[in-house]
Amino acid sequence: MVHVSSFRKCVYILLACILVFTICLWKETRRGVIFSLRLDGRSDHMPWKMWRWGTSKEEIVQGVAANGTDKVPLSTKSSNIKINLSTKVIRSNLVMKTKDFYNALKVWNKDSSSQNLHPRLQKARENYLKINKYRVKYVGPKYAHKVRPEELLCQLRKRLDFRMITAADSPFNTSEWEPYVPKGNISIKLGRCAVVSSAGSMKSSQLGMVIDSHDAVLRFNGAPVRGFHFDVGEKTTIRLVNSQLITVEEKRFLTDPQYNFGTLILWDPAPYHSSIEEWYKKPDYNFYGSFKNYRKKYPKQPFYILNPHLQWQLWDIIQENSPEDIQPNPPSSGMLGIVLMMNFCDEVDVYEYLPSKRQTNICHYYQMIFDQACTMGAYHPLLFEKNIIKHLNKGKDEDIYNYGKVTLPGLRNVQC
Ligand code: NCC
Repeated sequence: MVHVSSFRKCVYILLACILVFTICLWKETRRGVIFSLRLDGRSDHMPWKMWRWGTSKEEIVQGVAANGTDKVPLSTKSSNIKINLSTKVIRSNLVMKTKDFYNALKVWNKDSSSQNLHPRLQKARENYLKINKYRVKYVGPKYAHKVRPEELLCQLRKRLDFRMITAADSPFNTSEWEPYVPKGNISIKLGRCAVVSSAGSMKSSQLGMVIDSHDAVLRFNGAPVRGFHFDVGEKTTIRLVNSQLITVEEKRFLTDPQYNFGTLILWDPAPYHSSIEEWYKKPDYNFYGSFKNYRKKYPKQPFYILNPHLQWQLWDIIQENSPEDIQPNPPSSGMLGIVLMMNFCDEVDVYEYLPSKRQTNICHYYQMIFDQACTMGAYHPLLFEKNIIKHLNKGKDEDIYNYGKVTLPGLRNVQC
């Protein structure tokens, strides 16, 4: 009997302790202590605005109390799935005072530097610089001065060749290609357009209706709308696909009906500033068979091949406007799609290319793959692309924070 009652006492005391502890924790949370369990152990676990070269620890402490940040990176690898977990505690006395200040801090900093990337991504960038697969020999100016957005828009307008491959371009001017390549260049003139990034942060965005309210919508690669329309919309006017997607059989490009909508545009990484003939002999992915098969199966659907000059002309502009050496690999489909739409449309709203408050290390909204590289770049110079897009943004930081939305002018209307 004595034993049972003392055991009971112990249980009551323990329960009381747990209750007190829970109340304390709850109170602390309400006072402003943020405890978050994040995916991926970023060394740059600080608001975007702090991603500035030379940002000192002291500045960070003044701003957001990064000093109170406690990281516990765990890494689980299974084939291409990586999960890094980290915890972060920001002390209450250092938490930002106003909502506006908080919002202001949470958007992409246009001067983001590779030094703030996770060490794994820094290493990847260094490796790509060493490998230099596409034999990039950049001789242009390097960040001589920071150009104004208007100048940058002029560079995009004047220096980018937006043409598609046509039956007039050698070696596509043969009878072998004649049934498959379009006779003339793409001719699209659109009003308000949306570009939908495939980022994991599109999930739960509820942006579907807003996206569909645009005159035209561009999507990337295998990004689905079915089952996700509440977040990403249903309209697909243009789908930009890379040569990997159409070549690799598991991607089911030939059989998946989601590709049968709108206009398709294909691109393939080419050697640096190579001619069309040189690229033709050495495509990154040998996409010719898949392209022809798709054209045979769906001859009525417009399907273009982007000329290979555009990717390196765009890359040069990004490098010229970046203070560091960027990865010597072509820009991402995201960046290519954005400039294409700037060429076709009067105005372009881009969603979740610059991450919103929903920023996550889940790579795509349609797959549970965790990899920070999808947002920050490993192979593609994504960090530097995003700096440029932030610099060009005509919209408000608040819209980036809430919707991941950036508004860019159409190049047609740019006065140079
Ligand atoms: O992942 P991907 O891109 O198809 O995404 C399309 C574009 O959305 C932007 N994005 C995506 C995820 C994320 N978290 N943040 C983002 O900003 C990027 O701008 C991205 O370009 C590509 O660029 O073509 C890429 O393609 C995939 C893959 O080839 C296709 O999905 C086809 O399967 C590449 N992944 C791999 O090669 C494993 C990816 O590196 C780039």
